[in-house]
Amino acid sequence: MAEIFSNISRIKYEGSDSKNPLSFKYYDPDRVIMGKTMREHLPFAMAWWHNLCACGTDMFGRDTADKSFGAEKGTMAHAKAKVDAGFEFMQKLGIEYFCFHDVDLVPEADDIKETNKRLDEITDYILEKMNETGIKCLWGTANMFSNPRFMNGAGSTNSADVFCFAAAQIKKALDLTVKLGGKGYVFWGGREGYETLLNTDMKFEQENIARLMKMAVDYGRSIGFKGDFYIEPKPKEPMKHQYDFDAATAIGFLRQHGLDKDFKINVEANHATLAGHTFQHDLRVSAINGMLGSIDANQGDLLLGWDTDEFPSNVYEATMCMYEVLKAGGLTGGFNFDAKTRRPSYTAEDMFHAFILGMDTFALGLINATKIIEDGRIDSFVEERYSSFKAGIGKKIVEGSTTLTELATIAEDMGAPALPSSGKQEYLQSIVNQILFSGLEAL
Ligand code: XLS
Ligand code: NI
Ligand code: NI
Repeated sequence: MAEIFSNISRIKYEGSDSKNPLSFKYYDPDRVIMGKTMREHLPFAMAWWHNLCACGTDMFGRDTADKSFGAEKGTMAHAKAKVDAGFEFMQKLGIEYFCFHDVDLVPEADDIKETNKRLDEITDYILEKMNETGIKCLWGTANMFSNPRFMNGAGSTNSADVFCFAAAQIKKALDLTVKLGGKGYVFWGGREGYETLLNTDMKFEQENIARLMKMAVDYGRSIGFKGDFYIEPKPKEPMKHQYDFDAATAIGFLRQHGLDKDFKINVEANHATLAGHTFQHDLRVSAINGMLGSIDANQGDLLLGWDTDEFPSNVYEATMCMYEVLKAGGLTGGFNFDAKTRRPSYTAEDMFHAFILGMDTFALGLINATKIIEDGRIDSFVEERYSSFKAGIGKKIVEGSTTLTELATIAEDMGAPALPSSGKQEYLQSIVNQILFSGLEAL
């Protein structure tokens, strides 16, 4: 089979002095950090939809990028060309995983039986490529938001017939995920939400979503799926209000419906910021609940109110992300670049630049987060900040061996308590800057 990106060879680590645009400056897969290689710390994944399908179309203009890969679009030949392109691309970058929606892989037919036949055929081909290259599947999912039938959502739809279609797609996507050995299965509730409460039974819709998820868990386990199910929270877009608003909301929902043992959270940076949080916030919420599963590594634009899905370039954010990930002991999933090149970056070379940017950004994040942890000043500050709960009445509060009455008596005897110790935010921020930029004085 002909090489598709024939003018681009394997991307290598060349170090931070390199000016070669097609090289890694910081991502050195074999470098060992805290006992693991960078490759092990950072299981990167390619998102089939953005990298092989999205061609720069936006609300106001058609495609700018040509991703026909030498075949006619809408055909199985094109579906195969995408597989060829995708595996060549991942191999050239040293990306070890991919993520997919069912309809990213093949053109969808009117009849689901025909779509499923096409899916069987393409996944046979993908499996061959996986065996040849050692590339693996991070997670699969069903696209239950693009087809007009899902205008009111999948689990949240008002139509029992559409609910059946959602079930059929999930069943097939689970079959494919198991066939490809996927580590996880994602529910991103694209249209699981509402536009107006005037026509919406919110309680019923949420219960139906849980019913669909329960059936998915039962079926998945019955066919030998041992991985994690994930909810990928997002507060809005395309719906005005989406039920999986943020990590905290999704975790509450999972617990309410007894799904928390089978599910974890797939945190997407741009979704967290759309919810009015930092990326780090949603990672922390997931981690402290034992539910940090996987990450959709992208970034938004704070000046724009939607999911711009940019490749991550913000080293500070990546540092805080990796700080959370290291503290949580790593991910069971990986780092899926749910990101697309900007519309004017329409060449094949731009696809490579984008992944180099993202991978180098997370490598920097990993290096910096390790330095913050090894430096220890932040951790010991936080530890010290709560030290009043280590002894005396503080200890009794934590142990649960006091009462409101005893605490009230202590307060009455105390007079005015001293102010809590300073939060020292500015000092801590300067420590982070010092760690991030140390070494510059050598210039
Ligand atoms: C959209 C989501 C989507 C999911 C997979 O905003 O990020 O791409 O990751 O359905
Ligand atoms: Ni998104
Ligand atoms: Ni995503």
